[in-house]
Amino acid sequence: MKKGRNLKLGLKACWVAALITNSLGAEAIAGTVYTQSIRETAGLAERYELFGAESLRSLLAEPPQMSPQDSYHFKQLEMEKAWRLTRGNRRLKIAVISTGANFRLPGLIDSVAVNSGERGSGFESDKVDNDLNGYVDDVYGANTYLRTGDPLDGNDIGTFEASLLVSPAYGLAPAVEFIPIAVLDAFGAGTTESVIRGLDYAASRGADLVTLTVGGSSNEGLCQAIERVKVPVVTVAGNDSRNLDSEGDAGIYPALCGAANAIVVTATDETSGLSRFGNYGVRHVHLAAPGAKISGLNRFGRVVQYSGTSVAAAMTAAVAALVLSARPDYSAFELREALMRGSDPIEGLADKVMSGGRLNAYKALTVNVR
Ligand SMILES: [Ca+2]
Ligand SMILES: [Ca+2]
Repeated sequence: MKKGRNLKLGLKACWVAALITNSLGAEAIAGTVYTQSIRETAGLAERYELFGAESLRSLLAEPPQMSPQDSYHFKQLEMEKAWRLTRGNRRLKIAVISTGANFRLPGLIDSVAVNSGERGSGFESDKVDNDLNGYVDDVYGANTYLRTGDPLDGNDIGTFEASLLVSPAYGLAPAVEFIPIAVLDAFGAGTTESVIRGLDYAASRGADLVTLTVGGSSNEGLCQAIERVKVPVVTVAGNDSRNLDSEGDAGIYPALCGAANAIVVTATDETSGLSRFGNYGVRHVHLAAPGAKISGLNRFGRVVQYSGTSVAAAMTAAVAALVLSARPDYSAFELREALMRGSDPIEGLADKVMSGGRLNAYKALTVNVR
């Protein structure tokens, strides 16, 4: 964990430098960029951190120019064949629980789910919680860390995850809708309570599927909140190259909750084996998915490339959304079985993940689990 934390501190330092010019000491800028003062107040509670950005290399260098269809993950997942079966449908809503998302980007605005309880008759901006769900004017999503109805992303990772789900250029399930939920601040830090509130908010919005890309220490309340959501929750193994099976309560939660509806994902890279950062464990990590050097959108709509188990989890959630679009009758257990049995066996994963395999969209859609 120490190694991971150091890495994250490095990232945070970069973000502080980037944000200082915008912050001017105010608590929030335009509802999107949260300053250090808010981050410090979070230090009092138990912390949950993001497992997403492995490096900021892409923000410093030229953005990758490769079309997503040429990327290795597209081929490994057999997306072309999968898309002949389905691209998802509008009835399906995925809650993206992370740092929020800039849903106003051209690639996302058409795919954000609207909360009908806050729409019409001026409800959108009347500063009243019209649907009594605890969030004022949450027309699109919420920030459960700041307890506002504004889910805009001050980090990038949440927007990136949403782009891997639904954006026309980078999304694997472009026909489904998403609910942006910020449970972490701009630095990728939040509290157990903000994460639990995010899960409850996803349930209140009728999410069919949840992606939860956070990790922290053991917490019974968090594990219970995952089970309370009932729908499948795709979550991360984490980025510290650790064996989660050998860590007990000292390991990463919610990956170690063992919730019946959780799908725990680690990351592979272009050469097929476990990525050099992905955590593993045949008892707790269900499968692996491509999660190294993947292109998507940051919160400014720029193309960036990220590595991390959050990236692999977003990819798995997208494929899960395709499967649920085709098989809305699947239980959370059956969906997980489809993803696992429909994975490609990879030698290097045999003693690393429960399925021994890497996500395959076409096989997950066609495998028989009944
Ligand atoms: Ca509301
Ligand atoms: Ca309102």
